[in-house]
Amino acid sequence: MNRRTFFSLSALSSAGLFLGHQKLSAQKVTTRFTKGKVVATWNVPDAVATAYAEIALGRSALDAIEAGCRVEESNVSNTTVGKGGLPDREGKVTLDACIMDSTGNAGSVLFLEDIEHPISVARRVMEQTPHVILAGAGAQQFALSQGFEKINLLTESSEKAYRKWLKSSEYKPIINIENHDTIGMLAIDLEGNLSGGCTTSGLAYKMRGRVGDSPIIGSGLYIDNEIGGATATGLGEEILKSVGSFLIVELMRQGAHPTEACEEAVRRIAAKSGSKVRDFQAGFIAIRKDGEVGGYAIHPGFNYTVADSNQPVLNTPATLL
Ligand code: SD4
Repeated sequence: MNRRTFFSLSALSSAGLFLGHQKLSAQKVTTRFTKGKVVATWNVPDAVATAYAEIALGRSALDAIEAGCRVEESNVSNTTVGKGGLPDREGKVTLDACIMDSTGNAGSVLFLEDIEHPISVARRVMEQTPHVILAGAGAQQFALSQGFEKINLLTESSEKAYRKWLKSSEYKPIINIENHDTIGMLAIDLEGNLSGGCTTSGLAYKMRGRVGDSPIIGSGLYIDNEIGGATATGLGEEILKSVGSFLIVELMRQGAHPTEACEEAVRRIAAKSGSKVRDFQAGFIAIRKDGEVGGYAIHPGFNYTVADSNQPVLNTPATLL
């Protein structure tokens, strides 16, 4: 199917979304990929290699996602995730994360403070509570009750960057440069099952209490074990409004290649944001049930890491601008 045919079909089938489940389920991707694969936003070879190693050992995609995301949460040189993440405008590091498994279960934490591994807390929310989302003080209380320890997430260098920022106190996220390395990770295990996770400290110098797309199921991450998964990075405010990850999975359900589906999600964001699109980044990656992966972003500078062996490979996707 060429691109033009796909998009005109896509318009038709978007209308079909409202016509009932039958039409859509007729186009499920049925081929299972059982060699195992991991894909993650940005240049994160250690995180992806760690996740792939779990899969190679026969562990579940869910275990792989948790292990892979934890690597970046502990990486203090990544200023967008976990420990070392840049703080909000009051100097506090606040973390968001979510996780989704092959059965469609999900867990999420928002505005979590002083806990190094929000992805693991999100998994506990999914597995140990009747809820999907815990936020703020309640999320922290739950984490402590589960044996997580309180630590100071603000490193010397992120505190120094914050003090420098305070001099101007100007809030202006810069495309790709300031504060982009949020980890969105998708994995298929040797059984052919999919899981995903997304973890971030959000945008540097955000307002206190601000939450972006990353921990919101459907926006920052979505998994449908029959179809595939998608995850996002970039300006959360714009990604939230288009529920991009869910959209991508639905487009793949209708026959779109992962790259085409990511492109359409980016185009929808761009169409809504007018000339503002020049000033912010949004990028998506997707994996299909048969192991096919793709990505697309508004601006150059976005990349993603893929592994289906113990040698992760960096990919640079096409962009809108
Ligand atoms: C957010 N989407 O909180 C995140 C930021 C991000 O790489 O992706 N940074 O809006």
